[in-house]
Amino acid sequence: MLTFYNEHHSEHRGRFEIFRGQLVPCFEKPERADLVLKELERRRLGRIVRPHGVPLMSLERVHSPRYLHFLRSAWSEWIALDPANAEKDAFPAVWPVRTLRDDIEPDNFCARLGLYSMDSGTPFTSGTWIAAKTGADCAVNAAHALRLGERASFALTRPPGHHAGADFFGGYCFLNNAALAAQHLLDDGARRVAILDIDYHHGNGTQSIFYGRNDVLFISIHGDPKSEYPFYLGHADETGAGAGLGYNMNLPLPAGATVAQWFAALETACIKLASYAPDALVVSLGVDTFAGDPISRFALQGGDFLRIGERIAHLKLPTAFVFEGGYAVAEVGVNVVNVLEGFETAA
Ligand code: OKP
Ligand code: ZN
Repeated sequence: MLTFYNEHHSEHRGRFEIFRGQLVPCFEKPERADLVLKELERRRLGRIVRPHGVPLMSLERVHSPRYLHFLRSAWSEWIALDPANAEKDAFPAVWPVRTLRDDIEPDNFCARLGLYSMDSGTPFTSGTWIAAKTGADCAVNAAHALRLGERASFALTRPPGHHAGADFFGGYCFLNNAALAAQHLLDDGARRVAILDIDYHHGNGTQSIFYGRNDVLFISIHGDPKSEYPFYLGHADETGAGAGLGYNMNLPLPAGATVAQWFAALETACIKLASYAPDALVVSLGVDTFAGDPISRFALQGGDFLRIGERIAHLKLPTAFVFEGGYAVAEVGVNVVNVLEGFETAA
């Protein structure tokens, strides 16, 4: 397993998020990636390298130029409003909901912060752009490693990516790392790619990016959006549109679903993946399906993550794992590395 890691991730360090009407410390914090790195090193699961920086043009394959421009300039515009803002994170507070126009970009920074976001739980900080960009570098490098003949690679990135759409951030995500990895595989010669998203939360950003396309099959197992974030996408009847019809599969499970239910969904996903026969697989690897996760409600135990890796290895596909969620900090390293080790053992 070849891992791509960039220490700049730690510059994205949100202070607080709004949770049930209160400011609470961010669940998505630098320690998450640090602890995965430590466990990877401890268990000697292969080389860990720093990625090459990819050109912004690679990001434009997935994200709109004006959204990327916004992300790059947001922090300096935030502190231009008031120098004291340097000590505060930026939070959106207004959105162009139904009946309001989203086709005209306002000059007002707070209005643009809302235009380019989907929730108020995702603080924008001084280091957000550098962390997101170097995280995307990891993902594209991990995809490229497959093209160079690696059987498997791991992008050890944060912030996560699967909620970010072509032109919006949210759900702790800014750049869609898994989508960028899949698009890079296609741009480098793959004909068909699949993305398997096993994070607890539905990967609404990834789904929306590829919804009308048949060159990327997207499959997600997640908490039912009727009760779980991101609420407004991830239902079973979302199967793709136009040329993409049949290339999107959602497997929502009720919050509180059993381990057996979860693995039955994984089996359904794997059968579909095998019939699609992609040239490569990208796995959005969230471990917030763990029983002890503070913001999620599935029941997986540490050992179950070994079985996930084994099952994915049996697909016999070149596979790039991309780190997403997982907020039980004490166990996040073991749970992530269990998936990777399960894969390596069975590969
Ligand atoms: C990101 B990833 C807790 C409420 C939920 C958004 C959750 C984003 C999860 N404050 N806020 O999919 O793990
Ligand atoms: Zn998640």
